[in-house]
Amino acid sequence: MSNNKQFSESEISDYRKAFSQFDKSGEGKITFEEFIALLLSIKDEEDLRKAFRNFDTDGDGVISMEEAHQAIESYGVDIPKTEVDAQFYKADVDGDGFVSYKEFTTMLDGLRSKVNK
Ligand SMILES: [Ca+2]
Ligand SMILES: [Ca+2]
Repeated sequence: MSNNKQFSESEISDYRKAFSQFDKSGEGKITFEEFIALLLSIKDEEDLRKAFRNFDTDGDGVISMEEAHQAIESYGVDIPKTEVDAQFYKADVDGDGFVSYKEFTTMLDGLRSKVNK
């Protein structure tokens, strides 16, 4: 149980609750900006790893393009698929077609510095 990569039901519902707070329009959709703001609000390293593993549904340690689309969809993020592709390519710094945890945190750091400007 300790190595279980999947989120428990209660963890998922916690995340859903957190996301619904960002759903200002109340349509069950959040904008990409709201989604990023939520990710940036995660300060704890362990929570960040959990968020990453939530994207990495097959548990191979990296996020594929398909997993990124699935995660965005399951959170109800209102963003065009082409925009997800663009963000993914931006995040995939070494261009191997996958976003590693390091690339994930690098992307968030980049976004954080933009937001704080
Ligand atoms: Ca994966
Ligand atoms: Ca990569």
